[in-house]
Amino acid sequence: MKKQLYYFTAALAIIFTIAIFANSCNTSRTANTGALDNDAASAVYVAPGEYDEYYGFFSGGFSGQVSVYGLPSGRLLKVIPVFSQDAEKGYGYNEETKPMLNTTFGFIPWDDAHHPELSQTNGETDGRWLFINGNNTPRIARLDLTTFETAEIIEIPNSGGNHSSPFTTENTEYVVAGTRFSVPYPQKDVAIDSYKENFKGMLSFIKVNDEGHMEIAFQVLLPAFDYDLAHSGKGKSHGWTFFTTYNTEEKHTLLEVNASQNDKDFIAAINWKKAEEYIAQGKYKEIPAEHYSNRYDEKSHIATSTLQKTVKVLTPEDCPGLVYFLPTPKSPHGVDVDPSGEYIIGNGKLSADLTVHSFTKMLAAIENKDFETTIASVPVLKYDKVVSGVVTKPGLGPLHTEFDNDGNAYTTFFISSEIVKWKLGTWEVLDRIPAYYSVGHLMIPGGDSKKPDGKYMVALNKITKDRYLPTGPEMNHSAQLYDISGDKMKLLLDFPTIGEPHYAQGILASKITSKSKKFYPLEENEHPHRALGEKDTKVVRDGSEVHIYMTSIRSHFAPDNIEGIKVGDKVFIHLTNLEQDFDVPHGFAIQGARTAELLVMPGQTETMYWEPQREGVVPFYCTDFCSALHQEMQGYIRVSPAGSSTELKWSMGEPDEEL
Ligand code: K7E
Ligand code: CUA
Repeated sequence: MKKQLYYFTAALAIIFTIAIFANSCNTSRTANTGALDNDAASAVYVAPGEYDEYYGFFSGGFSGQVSVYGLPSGRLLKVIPVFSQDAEKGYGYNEETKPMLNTTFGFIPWDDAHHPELSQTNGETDGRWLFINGNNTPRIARLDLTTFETAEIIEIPNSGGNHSSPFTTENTEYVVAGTRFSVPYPQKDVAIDSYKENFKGMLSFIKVNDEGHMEIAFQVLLPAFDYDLAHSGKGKSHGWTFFTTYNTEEKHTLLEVNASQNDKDFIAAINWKKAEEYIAQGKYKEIPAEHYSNRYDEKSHIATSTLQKTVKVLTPEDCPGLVYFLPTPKSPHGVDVDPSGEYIIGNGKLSADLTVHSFTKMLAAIENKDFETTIASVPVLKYDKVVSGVVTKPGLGPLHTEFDNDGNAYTTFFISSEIVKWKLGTWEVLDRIPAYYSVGHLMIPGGDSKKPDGKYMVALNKITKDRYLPTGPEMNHSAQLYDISGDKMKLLLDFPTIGEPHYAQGILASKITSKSKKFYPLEENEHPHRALGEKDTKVVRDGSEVHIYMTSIRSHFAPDNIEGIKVGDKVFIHLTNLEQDFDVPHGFAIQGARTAELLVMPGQTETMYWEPQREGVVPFYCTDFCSALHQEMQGYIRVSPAGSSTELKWSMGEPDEEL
């Protein structure tokens, strides 16, 4: 039996390789364009000075960032640093944002970000926030869509690989987080082969309040499966969240074979409204689980890091009716809920068919106790009693499904490298189109909400190969834009992406643009080291610690001559950008500082830390070409030997008399 499974997996690997090979060996450049016709160019053309209709937020995968594209043009609008330090913006380098990357493991300047998720109200994207998971050191970030900056990051304890995250509920009551890797619970030094007795899988529900602040409301302790992806119910299924599992075999080695044995794994259905009742009744255990919550304050321009000490854990044993398992073939990856909330699609990676469960049938099966068995106090519902339909042999290696507003579903097939359109309810395949190459997620704006916009679809591809000019051994990943407004899907555009764009979210630009911040009002600046005008600038020494209160405005710094700094001093340069105008940042860099530049937005204060190492006079300058006299935007700091008596003084000179 084991051997057979090995061959099955090996055969899949071979099919996969052949698919890639076949796809990428076309020598004719026209062969790969799909159904491109002349309209494609005009369909994606956004004339100079015109705006795109949609924002697309793409995860950066192993870049740890989010990139923002305009759609349909595919133009890159911005890269937003989230989990990774970004020298371009000084994020994670300046003193204000370093606390954002604080964890119980210390400062972690990187993560693997997979799933951007827009906040929702009544099941529709509302343009307030974007959430994204950090997979490696479990975290969830919230980005503020008025500033397009990372506003908050919360660490998720009792978790290993925060993959099934951060999918939102209908009104952003919660974002969820499920552990991909089960880990010892509580975390401890145990033999790996004690997996079955010591390891557990944890699902977390993170409460989001009206200001967007996140707090872990509760965690649900489950068997040591791998919890891969999630989506929350909507409409009739509002109040439930569904998580896919694989490795229900509970193996800890050679998973490619060992975790592919069971004919069916599960979708775990969590009744979070029930969980709220159990929490209110005190049916939880409050356990020690240190985790950091890091928030950026828009007024002080400073992030603070707060250690949270405990979490509330619910168990199926103490909380009947909280969790049910829906058998689903075979190592399902994505789980997607259609706009009505009735259909729950399990994308079984190794299954020949696509399984669709019915929420109505699930409730009836629970009511009638149609249980096949019980695992760790979790009832396993009978497959026949919950399955609604099956899309037969749609393709190879289904991963993810999204929806349009006409009752159609679109599923990606990694191995056969295509997207298949099929009908909800009749399960018939309507159309298929190749993706170049090996598509992972797909994205339709609003495609996982109650109100999809059935106009465009984006494929997020894993392999690029010959799609662009070669750039050495590595090619950027690739996205493809399709028109889905007609019966047949039409390829419109290819564009490269940053990092690995696992998933993306799209939203009508008009839901965001009117709220977009133009600058930070100076009168609201509460930074303790701000200088709200040039008269407030100064240099203050306290032992070997020196604080420089500096301002910038086109086209000078104040002060721009500083003396009395000594080798070995700990110098904090607090730069306030006095501009009160849209899109006029000033930069700041100083020779020999072991950090990145500052890039200070209008009205903001940011701080660079610098330890001068050598005596001399070092120049500093503005790094962002801000005006015709940007090159004149410079200054000097005199560095004297340690222990010297050079007097501390600072100035910004008067214009020369002859002028
Ligand atoms: Cu399918 Cu991390 Cu959502 Cu990538 S995951 S594809
Ligand atoms: Cu300020 Cu260049």
